[in-house]
Amino acid sequence: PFVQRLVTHDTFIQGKCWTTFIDDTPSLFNLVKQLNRAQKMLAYLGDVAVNGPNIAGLIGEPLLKKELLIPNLSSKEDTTQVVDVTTPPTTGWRKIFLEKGPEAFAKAVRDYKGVLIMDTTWRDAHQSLLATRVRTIDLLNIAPTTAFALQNAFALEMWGGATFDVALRFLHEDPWDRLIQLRKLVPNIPFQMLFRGANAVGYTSYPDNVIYDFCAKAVQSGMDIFRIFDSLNYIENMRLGIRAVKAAGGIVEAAVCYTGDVSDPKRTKHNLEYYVNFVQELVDEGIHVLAIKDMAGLLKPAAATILVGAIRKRFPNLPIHMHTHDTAGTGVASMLAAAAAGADVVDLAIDVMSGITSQPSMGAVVAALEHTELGTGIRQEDVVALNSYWEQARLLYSGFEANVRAADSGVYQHEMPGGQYTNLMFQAQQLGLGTQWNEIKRAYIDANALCGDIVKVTPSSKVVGDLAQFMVSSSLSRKDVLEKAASLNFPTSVVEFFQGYLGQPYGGFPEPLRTAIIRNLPRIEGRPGVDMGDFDLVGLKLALTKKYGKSIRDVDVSSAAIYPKVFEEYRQKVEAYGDLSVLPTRYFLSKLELNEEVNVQIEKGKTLIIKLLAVGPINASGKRDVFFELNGEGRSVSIQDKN
Ligand code: 3PY
Ligand code: ZN
Repeated sequence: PFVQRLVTHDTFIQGKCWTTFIDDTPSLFNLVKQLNRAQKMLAYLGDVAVNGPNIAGLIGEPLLKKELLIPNLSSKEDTTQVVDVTTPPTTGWRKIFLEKGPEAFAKAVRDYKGVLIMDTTWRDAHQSLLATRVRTIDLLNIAPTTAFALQNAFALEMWGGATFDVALRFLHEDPWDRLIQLRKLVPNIPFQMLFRGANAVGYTSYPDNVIYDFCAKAVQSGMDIFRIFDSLNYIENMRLGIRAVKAAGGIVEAAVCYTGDVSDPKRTKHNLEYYVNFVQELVDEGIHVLAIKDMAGLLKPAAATILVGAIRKRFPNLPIHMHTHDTAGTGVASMLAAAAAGADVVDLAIDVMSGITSQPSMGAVVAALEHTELGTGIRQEDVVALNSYWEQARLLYSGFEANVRAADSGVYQHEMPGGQYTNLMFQAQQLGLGTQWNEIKRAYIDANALCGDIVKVTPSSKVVGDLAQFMVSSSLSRKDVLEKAASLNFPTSVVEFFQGYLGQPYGGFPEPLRTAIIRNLPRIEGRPGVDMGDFDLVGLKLALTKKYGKSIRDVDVSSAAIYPKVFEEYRQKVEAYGDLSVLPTRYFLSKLELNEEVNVQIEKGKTLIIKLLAVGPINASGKRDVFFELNGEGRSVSIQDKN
């Protein structure tokens, strides 16, 4: 059809210049683009058919081989009626923020009589259970239903943390598009992201203008609430994040990371006084909401009562938002205790995406608070409906299961964050240290002590994890490390931590260990990024546009500033395979069967119907032809056999 359209076109018949003709005739260009996109999609499906999927961390086939069914919600007024979710709802907490601003939003949250919930299913839950691998398409499919079911939620956590990096690096999809597309389907519930302070969505410090620029772009793309934390609770790093979010017009939710045990009088380093003083420093910065970020699930119910009670008493008007992980199994009890002590919001995940290293169960907390003064305004039957979708999704992503099957109250000793627990267990297996998982956990306790008993969360948790792995693989005890430090070849992350590249830990660095580890390397005494000059974002945009053309957006510049190499690799994938985010997950993660058909909606109203017909024999150059039917016509792609 393309050639036909071309040769019958007047300009072509008149023999005018071929190249400018194509440039000047957008309808033809669109057709070329579409054919191009289809061919690229076939290149991906062909590659998977010949070589299998090449997705880091994937083990095995998806257990679900069917399309995910979208649940119906029953109407509140008439339970025999199904809610029509085709037009997004307008009611929700976001309206207050958009119409009246962050302060009014914070006040309304504080004034609310019940307890609000934040659903972490779209971010932390899959980061903690499924290696952050949930793809945009599976979020988009359930988004319209979620917009209704969770209308009264404080927020949906759906961005930041590891999702940004993983989307680009492993899923070959654009995190900004995820945000922009979901925003359209969920205009009513605030979106929240996890923001690593001076590290943004990365693992290292960035120049201040990169942080400011990122926050501005995020707000413009639909982000509302930024949970800003620092992995050492280092106030200088926090200040940068807080000021950048404020300048962008977002809601500043500043986090105090929780470690230790305030209910144990013997844990004197991170005691109640430490936390209340730190919160005071955050409040002095004019934050809108406080998060208590219990990333490892160490906040026992009694400790929640003490900590929330003390903060509530000292700061009666400050909204308190609780975050925990359920590693030991006390998550529901701790969230209920926190709510009773005056917390305003609790983090939960849809039942099948909850528990163990993830957040506590939404259904459990919603049901537990139903018919009490602390009701959540969420209907339990709606949670059950959403859960039926996520039950299927979890089977679809079974290839990323870390196989942590049960609770581990040992977390009270090793203090590993939920996200890291599954990760380290997986890495231990990959390094052949799988049978020594218990040793890693024990070494993690010693590594933390060697670092000076620090807050452990990305990226400080990586330092402790790397040191623990190093100790196990080199058979070093805590005593050995102390005695031999001056001659040991420590992992880079450990050396950089002791140099001060993450910031200053509370209580300082332990000496003489610090000196023994860093030797003559520079010591950073204040905020690590303070001396970095402005990053040349304009120059980067020019360079990227030169390389990739006018399709480069300002948000791409932001991605490239934070992840230069990952962004380049992502663009190479796009060059080869086009926009893979539209491909249903089953076919992203596993081969099409012969004669199996898949529908790929490349844009609204444009669907490719693809059937795999045959995989040809290997030829002299090691390639195979893969034959497809594309919208009824035969097509083939030639694929290098890498087996
Ligand atoms: C992250 O930084 O990704 C975290 O989830 C920290 O808890
Ligand atoms: Zn978390």
